[in-house]
Amino acid sequence: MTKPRLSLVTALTICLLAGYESFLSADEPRPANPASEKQDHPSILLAAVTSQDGAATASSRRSRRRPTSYKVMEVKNGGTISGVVKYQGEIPPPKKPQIVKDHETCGHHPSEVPLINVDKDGRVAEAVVFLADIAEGKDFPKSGAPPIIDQKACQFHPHVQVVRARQPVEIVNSDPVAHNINASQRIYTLFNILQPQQNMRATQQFDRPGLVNLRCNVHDWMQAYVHVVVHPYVVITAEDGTFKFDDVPAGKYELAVWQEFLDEQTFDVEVKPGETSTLNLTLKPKAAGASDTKASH
Ligand SMILES: [Cu+2]
Repeated sequence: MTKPRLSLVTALTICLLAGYESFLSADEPRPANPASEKQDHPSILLAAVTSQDGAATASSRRSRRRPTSYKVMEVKNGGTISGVVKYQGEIPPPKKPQIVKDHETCGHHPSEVPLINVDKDGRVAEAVVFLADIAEGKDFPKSGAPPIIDQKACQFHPHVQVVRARQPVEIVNSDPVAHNINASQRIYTLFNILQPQQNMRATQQFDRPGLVNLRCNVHDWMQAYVHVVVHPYVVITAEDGTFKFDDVPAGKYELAVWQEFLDEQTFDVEVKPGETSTLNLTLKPKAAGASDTKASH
């Protein structure tokens, strides 16, 4: 009679391991069907890759998972990736938070919060650009002060930031009101900290690479994003939408762009020794992504 019990234990173990392995991956497993993958990103444009043959490369795939490990090595004769992120599509209306409590402090909160920062030329600020599948390359720069998540005027500062996995992160309450920081990654709550008094500080770290959502349980409009990374090839676009990586080992990579409203979109890039690949990345509208190529003739 022990046999069925063993099978049950084995099945449960497999389920638990599967769930854990799935959490290690920062991306959802994708269907194996190439057709459905193709429809996933039908119209992402890689306008120009300046390389030896001058050919442009179209995005055709999406990584099934993000690497959780990374090997630091000396990069000799690497290349540079330089570019700009643009968006051509409908701009969503800004969020207008309803400040329903702690008016004296939270009243300083902006009345409108954009979901996407686009300038008149369509250039996107505060998007996170990263090499999604790089396994080895240069080390992180020597870090100074630890990254900070500050809560000020009932807003998280910064709204989007990148931190290294297992790097200590300071969480500060600069407000004279209580905040409760709730950090989650996919379906998992990472921590939930109450900071009821001004100038309270806490130190936390994020173990797994991927996107972390920050929310405040006291003020439901408070939201921010932390991108946890295991390698240094990640950057937040500047006000003019530009980004740059250097010392990239030569090779072909998947480059991902995450933006709060548009989510993550991917592109192919090839890096050649000693050369600069110049990318003009156009993010597609969210709605168009859902309706696939059939709608676009
Ligand atoms: Cu709060």
